Amino acid sequence: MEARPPRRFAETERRRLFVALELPEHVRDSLCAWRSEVMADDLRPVAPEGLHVTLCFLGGRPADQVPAIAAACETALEACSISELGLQAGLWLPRRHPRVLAVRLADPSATLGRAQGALSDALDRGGWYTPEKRPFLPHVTVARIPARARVRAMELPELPPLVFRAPAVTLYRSRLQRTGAVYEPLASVPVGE
Ligand code: 2AM
Repeated sequence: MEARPPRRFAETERRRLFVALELPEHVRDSLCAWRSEVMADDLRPVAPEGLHVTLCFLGGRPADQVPAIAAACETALEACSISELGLQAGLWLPRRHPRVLAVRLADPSATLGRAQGALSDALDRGGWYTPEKRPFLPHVTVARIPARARVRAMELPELPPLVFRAPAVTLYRSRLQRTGAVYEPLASVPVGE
């Protein structure tokens, strides 16, 4: 019998990528304090350093595309400064059978929405991203609900009236581990000036 040739891996390695707005530490602290007031079993809190606003989720991309994606993010955000943001309201997503507990951000100047639109267009033009059909909902996921658990969408406490500037938009690699996802920053663009 002939020996089989060694198996070749035709595809290059892939990276699970997303672009997100970073939050100042005091805002992350406030979100954690608010979350601890929500009395629901089965909530899996997101680690404080993992709290962010997802702008574009690219999913698995070949690793060799990372430099071009980072450069496209920088170019898209060159003319974007993101003004003051606020914490608007807590929300269960989706509302009927929630999978996450999130906090919606207020974007009174619409500068966050414009930055997300510019990024989405640039990443779509590069062929790395398919824009979402639904409108952008700026939110921070603060806790997740495990697949088999059911959580009642109880009324949520008020949020503190925080107004803040976000420092940067970052391209992250997400590594899925048994203990939860770990987010590794790959490249950042300042947007707070
Ligand atoms: P969200 O929880 O803020 O809605 C890293 O996994 C980030 O990418 C998460 O914070 C999540 O956003 C977003 N994300 C993960 N999987 C996604 C998917 N299939 N579609 C869109 N966004 C996703």
